[in-house]
Amino acid sequence: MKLLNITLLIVQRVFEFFGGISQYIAQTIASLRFIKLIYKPIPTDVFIVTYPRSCTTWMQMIIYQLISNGDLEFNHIGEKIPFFERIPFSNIRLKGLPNPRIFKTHLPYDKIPKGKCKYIYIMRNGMDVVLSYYHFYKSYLKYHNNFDAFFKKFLDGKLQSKSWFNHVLGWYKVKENENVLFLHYEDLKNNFDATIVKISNFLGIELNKDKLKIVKQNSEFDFMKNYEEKFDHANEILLTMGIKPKNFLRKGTSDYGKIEFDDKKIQLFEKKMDEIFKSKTIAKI
Ligand code: PPS
Repeated sequence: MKLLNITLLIVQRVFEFFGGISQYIAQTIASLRFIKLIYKPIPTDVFIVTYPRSCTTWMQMIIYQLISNGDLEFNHIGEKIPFFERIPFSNIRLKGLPNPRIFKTHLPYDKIPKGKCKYIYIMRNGMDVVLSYYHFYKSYLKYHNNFDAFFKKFLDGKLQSKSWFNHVLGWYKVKENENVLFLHYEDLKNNFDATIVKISNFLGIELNKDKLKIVKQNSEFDFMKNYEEKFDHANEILLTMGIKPKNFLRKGTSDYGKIEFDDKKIQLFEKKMDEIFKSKTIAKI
């Protein structure tokens, strides 16, 4: 293992040296080294897992509010709950993290490090995800194509995070594992208190009425929107690239996906769900 790690590090440095497109290969190697060789799971670790735009940030805030009893003294939520796969490109060091270590990640089940740690997976209505992701791509990744083209890429699993359908399915299959809590964004929206109780029980965090009130207050959409810079970690970088910030927390609602979809898109979407999920119960929409 040690030899493999050193070899990969050397290869990574060579690619870094050449810059340009090689930089991308160097980053891929750095990621692989981190996920497969450097990170070692411990039982107290917690992963917040989502396909992008499914409520990762909201869950980061909820869990941080739960464990800190309402602390707001942070510049960015990523300082408290770091983005796992980006750790090798950040100034965060595993050794410097407090216990329990809580991470956010978009890794699919087959790629996530396995261990006795806990995984909270959040699924969001796929049609809401595709719209939210489209707006994210346009605002943050300078995507210039129209929604039809983006929608096709989403169905074909050709976006940065690959297939939403496979991502959901992979995690759905293990939802009964005792160290997995599978939740829906829509449950948080419609049944906040009961969902917080479930999360607290799963994580073994003590909850009382006062704490629940603080968590609810501090993780409400409007409250978080007011402090958007604490959540939009790309803010600084994006500003220097001339990309319009303040678009990370957009609407925070459910089901508008269906409203903005025409019948043909709804049919295509449902056909894809039938094809991959092979079950009506997963979709729950
Ligand atoms: S990312 O980029 O993957 O980290 O995005 P992610 O945080 O997973 O998802 C962003 C969407 O979650 C909405 N959001 C919320 N909804 C309700 N309440 C709260 N507090 C909240 N915080 C974030 C956010 O607005 C994005 O959804 P859209 O539909 O784009 O508004």
